[in-house]
Amino acid sequence: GLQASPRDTSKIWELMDSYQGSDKLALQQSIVHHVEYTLARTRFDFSKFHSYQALSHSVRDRLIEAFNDTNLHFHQMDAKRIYYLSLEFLIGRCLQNALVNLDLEEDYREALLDLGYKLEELYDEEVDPALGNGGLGRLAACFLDSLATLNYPSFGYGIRYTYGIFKQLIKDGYQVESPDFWLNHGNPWEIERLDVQYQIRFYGFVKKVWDHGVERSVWEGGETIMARAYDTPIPGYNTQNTIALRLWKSHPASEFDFSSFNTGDYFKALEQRQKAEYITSVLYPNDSTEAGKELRLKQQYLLVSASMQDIVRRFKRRKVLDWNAFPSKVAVQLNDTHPALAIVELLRILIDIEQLDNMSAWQIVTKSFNYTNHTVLPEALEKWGVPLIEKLLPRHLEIIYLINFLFLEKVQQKYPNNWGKLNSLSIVEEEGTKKVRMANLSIVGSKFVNGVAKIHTELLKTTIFKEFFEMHPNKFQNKTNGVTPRRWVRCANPALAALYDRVLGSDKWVLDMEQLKQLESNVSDPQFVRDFQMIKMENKERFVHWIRKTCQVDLNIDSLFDIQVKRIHEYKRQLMNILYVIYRYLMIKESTPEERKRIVPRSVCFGGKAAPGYINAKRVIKLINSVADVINNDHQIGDLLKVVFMPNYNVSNAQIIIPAAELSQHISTAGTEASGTSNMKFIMNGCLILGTLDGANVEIDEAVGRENIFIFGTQVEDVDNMKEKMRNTDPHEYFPQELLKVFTEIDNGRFGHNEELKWIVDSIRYKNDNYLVGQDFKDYIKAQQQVDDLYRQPNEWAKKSIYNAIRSYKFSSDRTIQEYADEIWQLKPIKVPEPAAQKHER
Ligand code: GPU
Repeated sequence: GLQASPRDTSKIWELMDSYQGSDKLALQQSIVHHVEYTLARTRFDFSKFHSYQALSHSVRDRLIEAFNDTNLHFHQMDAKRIYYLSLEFLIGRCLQNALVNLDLEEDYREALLDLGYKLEELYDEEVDPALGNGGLGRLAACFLDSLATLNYPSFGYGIRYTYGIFKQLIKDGYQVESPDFWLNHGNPWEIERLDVQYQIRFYGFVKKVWDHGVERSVWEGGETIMARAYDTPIPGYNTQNTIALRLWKSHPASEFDFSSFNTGDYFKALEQRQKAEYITSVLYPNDSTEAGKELRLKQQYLLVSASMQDIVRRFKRRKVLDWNAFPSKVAVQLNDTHPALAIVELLRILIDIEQLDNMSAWQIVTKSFNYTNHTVLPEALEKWGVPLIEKLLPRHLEIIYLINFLFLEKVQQKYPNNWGKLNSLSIVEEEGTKKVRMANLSIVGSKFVNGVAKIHTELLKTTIFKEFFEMHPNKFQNKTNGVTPRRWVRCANPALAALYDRVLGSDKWVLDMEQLKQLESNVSDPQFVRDFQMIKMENKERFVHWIRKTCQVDLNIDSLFDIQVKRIHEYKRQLMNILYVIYRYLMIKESTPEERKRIVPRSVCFGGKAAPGYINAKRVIKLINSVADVINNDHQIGDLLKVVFMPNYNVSNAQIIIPAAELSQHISTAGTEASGTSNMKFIMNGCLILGTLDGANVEIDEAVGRENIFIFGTQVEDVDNMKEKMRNTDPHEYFPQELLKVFTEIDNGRFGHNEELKWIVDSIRYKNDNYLVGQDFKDYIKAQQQVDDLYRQPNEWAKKSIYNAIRSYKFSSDRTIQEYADEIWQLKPIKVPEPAAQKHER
């Protein structure tokens, strides 16, 4: 009969050896190929969405080539890798980013024009994968782009939620949440890895066994499920390096559990298996607050266990097994405490499965992990009840107690009988129901701990982690956040990118933002300034168009576009912004015809989601919409003032909003916003900031110069005093007249007779103004007047905006990642060879 020849790998390689072509015909053939074979369409008569799909598959093929080359090369080089663990990745749309990074945008544009399609229209067909809440998730995505671009061997590990962050609708002025079933039409950007699955256990018990005179722990029983890998290739810019974002999805265990089937209740047994799918089904929509739900802990453990098993498996594929080499091959970065159980899981694997002794395992772990903190707000610091951990992860609780014991021994050595120290440093909080403090666990288990902006890191060292800092000063570092100029300038603002290309003579600035320094002298060139103004105008037009379509509001293109987009939070003070808008409205209403002529027209645009359970945040959205209703329909006001609430703020509409902004507000109470990252995106796009000295604003102020930013408000050193003063002052004295007047108008129903609007005012009125809206209001008004004064001089405004753009280079995530690699990971870049004639290294 028929017999296969002996396997001939060189023959197979030869067949795989050529790369996909990138000439026009090759691109068109590949698109049409996917129409016919992937989408199974018979004729070239399909919707825009189908052509988006075919196009994506064509781009995916090219991504996969680079991706496979990268994985093979890193393996052959035995590269040290950095693993970025995060419960959230807000990567945004993939198509344009992939084309730009592969340098194929122009080629595909032309190929498609021939077929009768406009590339830009197809971009809009893509769903926005929204597997994150806000800044923390978006930061993880910017970091992956920089890791790939800078040729660092790395992986992102996260969860493939079936439902991302809810879609925000506005009904009757209120936020309404609708589920985001983003996988409805498939996802061409992921590769399902049926061969990469790990078993995950929950509940059960710990059995002690004696093994050659040593006591060992075996975790048994309970329930097991499977985590399956889905890889999204992340291409670097102008490099063959393409890294993986590996997301885990839960599945029922692959073996049948015969004991439950044997009971005869076939359907009940199947139902039990179905439950496994539920674990990764939905992202928790809380930003900087903790829910404390069992399902959330299951999600965290699933991510952590699957990722650590994967990392250990990859490590064990090396030629010789030497556990002491682990930290020289593996660096794990914890994106906040959400994946902190990874520390415990690696210990469990090393001790219980690989049979290392406790101390050796602990050495390895504490050399491999690092932890990034993203907030000092106490309500966001994760704590899990001991009873819950004991039930769900009994062996992990034992290990946590072991770690705590070893650590507190050290504390006792250093500070004998200092109960205060022991109490605040302990991983376990003893008051009330015992709780595990995830931040303490993360610090103790990590080599380095970092904050995300200078002021934030200083606060970590002097407030919430003071005792840790005193004990281990060298553990603490600052890594000021950054954002990727690929997505936030090159993709979002192609006209500005083209201007840079032209004036600088190449696109090198995309990889080296410091090149923008060379443009300092161009600011005195009137033609350059006019070009910049023209670009801002085009971006404003695109935005006006989008606002008309999504909000049914017509904006005056000549008005000042004033934007605040971020999650709705009391500390971010959207309330202060809308209260000022009311004040401004009242001023316009009272103005004489002479005064009216001098008023600068404004369009004040808000965007952002409120956590579904955050009542005060939701009421602020209602207030904004109620105020918008009145102002936008007041004929006396006309074009002088418009207010819009843009629904469903996300990555893809940020790419339209940010380039159009002229003023953006970052006005958190000093000491509350760890960093902020959209502030960086706004300045990169030539926008002025109205802000407080909080988070990264402090460093933006240093970078652009005080003459190019509007700074106001209480500074961090004074916040506690001002809060004290607020609590000790009669509200009628504490709140300035300007604000009391606004309160009165709201009370009187000027923006609708709705109790809820009054309640918002009440939330700050009676000695509860914890975020100092009243204290900062007068200074805010003054800063707003400076904004108006400058806007009356369009050239001055433009020049200052340009200074913001060209002095923003520090805030590229390339700089941030470089610092992590040098100072935390000790990681060297490894560049994958560019495709030559031959694909494979033999
Ligand atoms: N941040 Br904690 C989140 O977006 N979600 C969180 O759960 C926590 C922090 C943000 C910070 O609020 C923001 O200031 C920072 O720029 C961002 O993380 C990235 O570091």
